[in-house]
Amino acid sequence: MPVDLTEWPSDAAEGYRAAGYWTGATYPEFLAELVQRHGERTAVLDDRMRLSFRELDEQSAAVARGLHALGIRAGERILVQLPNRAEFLVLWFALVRIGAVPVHTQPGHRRSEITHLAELSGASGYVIPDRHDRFDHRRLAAEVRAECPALRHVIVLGDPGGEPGFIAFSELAGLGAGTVLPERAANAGEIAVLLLSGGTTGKPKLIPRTHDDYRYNGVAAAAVCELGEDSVYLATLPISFNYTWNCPGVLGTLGAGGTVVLAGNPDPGYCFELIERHRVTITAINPQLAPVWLDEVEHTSADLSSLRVLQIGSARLADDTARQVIERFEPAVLQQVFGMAEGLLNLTRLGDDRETLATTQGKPISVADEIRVVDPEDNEVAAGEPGELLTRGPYTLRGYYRAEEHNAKNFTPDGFYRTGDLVRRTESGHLIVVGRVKDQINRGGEKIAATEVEGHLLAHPGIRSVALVGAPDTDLGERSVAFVVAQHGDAPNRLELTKFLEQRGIAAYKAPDRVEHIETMPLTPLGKMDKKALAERLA
Ligand code: J2J
Repeated sequence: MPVDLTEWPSDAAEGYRAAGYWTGATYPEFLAELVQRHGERTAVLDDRMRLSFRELDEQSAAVARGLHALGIRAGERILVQLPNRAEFLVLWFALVRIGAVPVHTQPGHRRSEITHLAELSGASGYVIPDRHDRFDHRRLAAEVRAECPALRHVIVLGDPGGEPGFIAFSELAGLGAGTVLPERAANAGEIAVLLLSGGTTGKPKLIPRTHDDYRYNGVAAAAVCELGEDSVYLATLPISFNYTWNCPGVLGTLGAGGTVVLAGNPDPGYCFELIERHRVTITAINPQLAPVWLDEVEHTSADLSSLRVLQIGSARLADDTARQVIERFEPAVLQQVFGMAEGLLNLTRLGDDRETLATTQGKPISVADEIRVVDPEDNEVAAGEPGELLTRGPYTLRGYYRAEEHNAKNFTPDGFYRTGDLVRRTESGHLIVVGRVKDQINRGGEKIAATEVEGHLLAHPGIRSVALVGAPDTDLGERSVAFVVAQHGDAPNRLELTKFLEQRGIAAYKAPDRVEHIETMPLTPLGKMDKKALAERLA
């Protein structure tokens, strides 16, 4: 039997409980407590609606009864691919209320990724918008359902269209009238949510996060950001990301009794208007957006005086850009964010000096986060020297979902997660990200597992051998370059390969930005593709 959740050893778990990190409360209990404390205050608003904590709780209870009436039970996994809409929160709390597990997918995922995630998780349902970003998700869902018979339910936010069996999200509350839900559907030590890993090998992996560990993640992040009832968080990036959802993001803000404002897109003109209108106090972007936000802040007439914290993370922020952000967004404070869906979250502190804010990617949010910086033999490097970051702690996974083989490589015998990130640790305990040892490309915050894309490209009849490598790029930080050895004659060009990948149902951001033809693939002495040599050609 594949292992769903690799538990923390009992002594570590007891320690986390004794210290109060793990409280034993589940997410439905968490929401009930928030209603007690903040009932009529606004929990969330988007372009179309506003929900108080009480309304969020009531609507999610009604949707939970509808999901139960459909036959969805505790432990079942449900793929969620919704945009930044208040219904995302209603659905999420409805799922956890019945003990079902939301699987967070990305807005750009297509047939290949969704089918894989459906199969890996054994999902029984898939929740989609009717259309989003000029894409019809109902067609995608119909294709996925045809391939995955276990996927019994497709729930559509908006118009379900003509597909037989697709249910409108708006119908769920009515379906459940008269249904009585079980009292407590999950325990705090069980999986609350499955997050997506950036991935380094073959297919994407899923990260199990328990109620206990994930709640602590959000609460600890909110504490570092000094959130309270007067906090207003603007969700600029997609809320399915761990960063936007819980670092502190949506859940961390709700936990502090604050308000979440959902932005439909990260355009600075529109977001600045939202900041002014809703007196936003904190928001989060990635380094790719930093230049456009910097540009807009010079010209905007919007009043940004409510903004106290501007988080930037998910890829390396250049020190120079950081300095400009610090200057131009004043009095808002820059907060660098170095996080991972696997757990460990590093944040610069609001009171850090300018140099620390500009040049480091923060330090762990919990004193219980254990950090090791090691050489290739797993020996700790000297203070301040670069090495691979290993970590374990109260909210960092001990194993991926149903991935024993992968787990054996990605964790040390004593349970440290190998992040694949190269860091240096300063005397103050702040981390500086200096590189990466994992076979992944970070394209402006979007992670690309090189081997996944290579696997697809190799299926092209014109390709004998291919290596995907990151090239430095001023806008995105990195762009992907495919080095291609042709099967015979002319190798396919970028346009052909982009179309080929689209036909295979791959998310668009994974298509190579550039294709380079080479005669032979450089190899290491061990006969592996020499990606270092290829990267040097791009430097
Ligand atoms: C360099 N690399 C970074 C940074 C992440 C908060 C913020 C981001 C994520 C995220 C997240 C980086 N500088 N500031 O989950 O809660 C790279 C590292 C890391 C990987 C994780 C959160 N911030 N990275 O980006 O799971 O390589 O999470 O291991 O998508 O992003 O990617 P992901």
